[in-house]
Amino acid sequence: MKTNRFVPLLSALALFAGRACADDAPGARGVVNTSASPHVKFQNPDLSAVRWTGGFWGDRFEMCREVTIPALFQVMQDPDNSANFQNFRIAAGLAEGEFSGNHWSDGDCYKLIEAAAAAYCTANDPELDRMMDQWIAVIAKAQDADGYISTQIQLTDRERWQDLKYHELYNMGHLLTAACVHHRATGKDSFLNVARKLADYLCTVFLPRPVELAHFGFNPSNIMGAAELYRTTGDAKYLRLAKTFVDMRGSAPGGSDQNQAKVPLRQEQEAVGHAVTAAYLWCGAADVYAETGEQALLDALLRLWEDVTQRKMYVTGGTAAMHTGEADRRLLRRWPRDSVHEAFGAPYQLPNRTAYNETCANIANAMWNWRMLALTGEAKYAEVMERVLYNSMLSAIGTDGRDFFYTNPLRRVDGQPLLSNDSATRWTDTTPASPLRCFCCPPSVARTLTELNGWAYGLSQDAVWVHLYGSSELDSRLPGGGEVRLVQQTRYPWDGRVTITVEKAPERELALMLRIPGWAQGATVQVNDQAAGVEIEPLAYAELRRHWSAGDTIQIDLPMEVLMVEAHPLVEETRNHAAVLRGPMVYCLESADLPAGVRLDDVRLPRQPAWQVRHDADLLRGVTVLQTEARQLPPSSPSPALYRPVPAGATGCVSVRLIPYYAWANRGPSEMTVWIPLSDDTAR
Ligand code: FUB
Ligand code: ZN
Repeated sequence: MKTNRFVPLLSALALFAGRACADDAPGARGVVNTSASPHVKFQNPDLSAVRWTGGFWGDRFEMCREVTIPALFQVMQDPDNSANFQNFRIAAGLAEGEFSGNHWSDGDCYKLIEAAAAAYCTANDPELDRMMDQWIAVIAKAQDADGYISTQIQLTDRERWQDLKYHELYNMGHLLTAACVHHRATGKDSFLNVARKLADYLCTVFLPRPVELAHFGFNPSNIMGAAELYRTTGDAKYLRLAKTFVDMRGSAPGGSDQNQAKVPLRQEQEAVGHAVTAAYLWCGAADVYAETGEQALLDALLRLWEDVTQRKMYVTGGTAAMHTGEADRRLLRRWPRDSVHEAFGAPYQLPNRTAYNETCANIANAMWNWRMLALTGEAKYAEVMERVLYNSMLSAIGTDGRDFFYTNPLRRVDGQPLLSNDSATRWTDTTPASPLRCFCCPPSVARTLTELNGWAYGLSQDAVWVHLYGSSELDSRLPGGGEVRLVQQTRYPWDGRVTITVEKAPERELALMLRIPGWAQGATVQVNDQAAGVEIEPLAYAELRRHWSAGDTIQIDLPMEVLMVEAHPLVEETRNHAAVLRGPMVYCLESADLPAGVRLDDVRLPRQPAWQVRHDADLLRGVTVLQTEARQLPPSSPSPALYRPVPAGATGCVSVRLIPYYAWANRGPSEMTVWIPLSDDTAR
């Protein structure tokens, strides 16, 4: 990207002058409001401007609205749940009791309100509005007179800002974001007033940059929250607050790699530490860049993206190889090593059974890539975002919408518990003794499912970008005037044909920017049954620029071949294994799909199997499955020996059926693997 000599001036203007804030500008009610951000390639549409009309994401949106959100509101009333609303009632003086739950309980409650607000945008469900009003009133009452709010501090004998592990800024950041989304969804100021009071207080504490608070806080949702409040209110001090949070991190000795506080972001070369805190920091920095255009921030993000996607990300888009311990950092340059948890490993350290891949980390990876897409307009970011959404985000929620995974490993072997947060079964409000005492992931999934319509398109003066395919309607004003209405119909992600009908378009020339995924070799685009005559390259946007009329149709055909991939040879766990992909989906082999008596480890995949692709509407909420004949090793009796003779080669054949990875663990306890050994030994 070219350096603009006016950028320092623009940055200074944004940081000190604020910006005019029109609530009714197109995109001002987007899930992230970039309607006046100078350094983005497109804006996000208003949440209410995009509606799923059935299809894959429409089904999940409805499931989330009808099942997941009410179930979460229910379970989060319970003081025994590790995230619960009861703490606010106590802090507000409306109930007796003590604080219960983990330090980030408040933040998880705010995330659920955010999910409800986003659902309300298109569903207008009065019950959602009522629930939000009810809890916002309690939260407002729980807020201290000076704006501070953190029930894990207010209800205990802890002092403010003593220890970053208490998650004050994490919780507050989620409050700021949720309040902005609530304001955009309902037009009400009730939550926004709480947010402003809180952020004004944070400005008094953090804008002077007290050195003793250099490493606050642990998990920096506060950067995104402050940037979003700036976008909602136009008040420049909130942007300064967001930038200050970025600047302070790592600015004094004593910070740890665990939360990216050892090295300032602008100098960072490697993705290290907790994978949620990392991606939240990068999301926040991307938001700051979108307003200021500071090149050093973008350069750091580009460097870190290369490190993550080329060396530290799973094929499912999951991030965080490690549960706990000290990263094997022999390949890294820094010393001493910090102890880390829920963290990136060393380059190519990507174990499958013990993969951590926390749901929140995977989602944060998608959020970051969505932001990088807006900053650059480059399809490679949408590709990663989509990979996460269909795989390591969606694996976290059961097909019933009520059960969740915290970690998202790529392999499950029966009787082999993980280090912590055992992934044998999904856990749920109906699982009485869940080993899991952390509730951050369920509301993260809920808000993603209800906000995803806001990620699907982008708008600029002369273009409409289509990032995510799914049956939907876009009905929006355009920046610079004019209106556009598009109707998208498709069976994506099961089928690569997408039809878009133009129902309304501005009189001026407009480009439709259609994302061609990297896997879609040989994609074609037709306009009104004629070849579009534009360049169509995988992993790029095809640009159809013309005057559009109501009734014009665009047909996109994205060939969905079954694709077998191998990993870089330095990923030791997957040597001579293949993962099977089709379209945006990563597939897996689950024991429920093997004939009786055949073990997962006995299956060997030929290098060029003949795949049968079949849609089964009755299986797992409707999935396309991949079937083939694989090779089978002779049955072996399980041996406790660590080392044993090599078995005879595969002699038999076995029919196997692969299902999308996201759908595993919905049929009772099972074994599962994404990576499947190949039947011969010609791997490099
Ligand atoms: O930091 C808050 C939440 O707790 C994170 O999302 C999880 O990783 C857990 O550390
Ligand atoms: Zn989580």
